[in-house]
Amino acid sequence: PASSSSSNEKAATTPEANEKIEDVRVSPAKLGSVVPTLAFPSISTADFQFDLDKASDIIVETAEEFLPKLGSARLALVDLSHGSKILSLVNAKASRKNIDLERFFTFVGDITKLHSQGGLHCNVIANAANWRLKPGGGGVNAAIFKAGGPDLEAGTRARANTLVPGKAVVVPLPSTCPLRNAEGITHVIHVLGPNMNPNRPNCLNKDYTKGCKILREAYTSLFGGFLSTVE
Ligand code: AR6
Repeated sequence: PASSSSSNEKAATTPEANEKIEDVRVSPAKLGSVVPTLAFPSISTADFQFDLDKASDIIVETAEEFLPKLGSARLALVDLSHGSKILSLVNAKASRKNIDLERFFTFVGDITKLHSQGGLHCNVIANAANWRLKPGGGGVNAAIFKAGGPDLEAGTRARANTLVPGKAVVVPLPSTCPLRNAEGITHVIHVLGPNMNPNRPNCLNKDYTKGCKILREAYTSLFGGFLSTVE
C-alpha cells in the first residue's frame, strides 16, 4: 500500500519534502484505494430528457465550486459508453477551466461495478432516483437498486420515503450489502433531478429557468451529501 512504501522516505526527509515525493510517486490508481471518491451519473439527462449542454455546464460549475471544500476527495462522472455525449461535453468544458483533473474526471463503466470491472475504487455512488425512491424503472436507478438488494431498500426506507426535485438523501450501507462487499461502497446518495419528460411525474414542460435551478440544487445537495461522508 501507498502508506507503507513511503515510511522509509519519511524518516530521511522533511515532512514537506516527503509530501512532494508522495505527490509525484503515488499513481492515481493507487490513490483510488484510499482517497474518498464519489462516482455519479449525469442526473436527469437520459430518461428525464434534460438538455445535455445545459447539464454539462451545471456539472462543471458545481464541481468547480465544491472541489476546494473536499480536500483530497475526488468526483467522477460516470456513464456506460465511450460514446457518451455528456462525458465528452464535461471533459471539454472542465479542461478549459482551472480545475484539478486528478480530482474531477470522467469514467466509463457500470456504476455498480466500478471496482470489480473498472479498477476504480469509489466509496460513494450517486443514484438518479425517482420521487418515490422505488427500485426498478430502468436506467441507473434499476441497476443500483438491483445491485444493492434488500439492504439498500431497507436503508433507503429508514431515511426517506419520497424526495423532492433538487434534493438528495445519503444512505449508509450495512456490511451485509453486496455493493459494500464486492465494490467497497459505503454510501449511496439518491438524487432527484428535474424532469423534462412529459411521461414522468412533475414535468417542467421545457421550463429551463426552473430546470437549471433545480439541477444546480440537485448537484449542490449531492456534493454536500458526499462532503458530509468525508468529514
Ligand atoms: N452505470 C453508469 N451510468 C448509467 C447506468 C449504469 N449502470 N445506467 C444508466 N446510466 P437515467 P434520469 C447513465 O435515465 O435521466 C429512472 O427510471 C445514463 O446513460 O438513469 O435522471 C428513475 O427511476 C445517463 O447518463 O436517469 C427515474 O424515474 C445517466 O445514467 C428516471 O429514470 C442518467 O440516466 C431518472 O431519469
